[in-house]
Amino acid sequence: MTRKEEVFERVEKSILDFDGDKAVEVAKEAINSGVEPVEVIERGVRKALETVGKKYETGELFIIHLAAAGEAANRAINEVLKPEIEKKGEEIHFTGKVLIGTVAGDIHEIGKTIVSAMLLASGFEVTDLGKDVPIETFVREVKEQNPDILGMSALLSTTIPVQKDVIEALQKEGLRDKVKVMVGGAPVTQEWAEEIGADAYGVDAVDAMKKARKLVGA
Ligand code: B12
Repeated sequence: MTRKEEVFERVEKSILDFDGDKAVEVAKEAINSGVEPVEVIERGVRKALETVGKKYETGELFIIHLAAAGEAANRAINEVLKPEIEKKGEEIHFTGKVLIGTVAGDIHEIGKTIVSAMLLASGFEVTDLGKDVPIETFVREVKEQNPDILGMSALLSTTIPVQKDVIEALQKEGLRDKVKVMVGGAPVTQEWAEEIGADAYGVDAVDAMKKARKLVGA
């Protein structure tokens, strides 16, 4: 196992142990040893959360474990990894404006927060509307802020359809042609994005950044 892999494994283990203090500590160590923050997220944090999700599905873990793992992950991200990503973005020029949020009925915010940080770091001006964002709020904010891109995250099979509802609401208000729509979240696929007429789908934060840049021609 390489040193890098060892670091990812330690980050993963801290979250699987629901140990927020440890997660923060090993995330700091990872950064100090020169590992990219986004790599720590994708190969350590996200991997751990996927495992927790699978164990929840098979009944091995319960909702309290999802919450505890989410909390540990959030601490490593908010206290160490997100500021680190944002720091790297300070010298980059502004390339466009993004509005992003997790759709109504859905309180999963970790992935959306990572995508926001990545976009910010790659030069976008980002307004994060948070989680459980009502359809009307997306529409109102697009109208008022006139962003280049609207990003929507959804993690539940019951909330993915809301991405479609928002696109339809934008259409109704005559706003659909004024903004590019990008969708994501673990259960979202390229096929779904095409089906609902979104302009782009991002499988992870790096992909989201690349697609966003393409959308604004940067
Ligand atoms: C942590 C977690 C929670 C935490 C969330 C804490 C928080 N502050 O966010 C809590 C405890 C609140 C929670 C609650 C629930 N959860 Co939950 N949760 C998870 C878990 C384990 C991890 C999610 C996560 O953060 N992943 C890590 C991030 C980094 O990944 P990500 O979100 O996919 O984001 C990446 C990409 O998708 C992409 N991306 C994300 N957003 C966007 C947006 C754009 C625009 C783009 C381009 C890209 C993009 O980039 C991100 C970075 O790489 C998942 C399991 C899993 N496999 O995902 C279950 C999971 C999503 N939850 C699930 C369920 C069922 C629930 C509950 C309904 C449980 C319950 N009975 O109450 C509730 C729902 C509450 C609600 N109304 O929203 C199911 C969903 C099943 C389904 N298909 O519908 C899952 C899949 C677990 C499972 N296997 O059963 N959960």
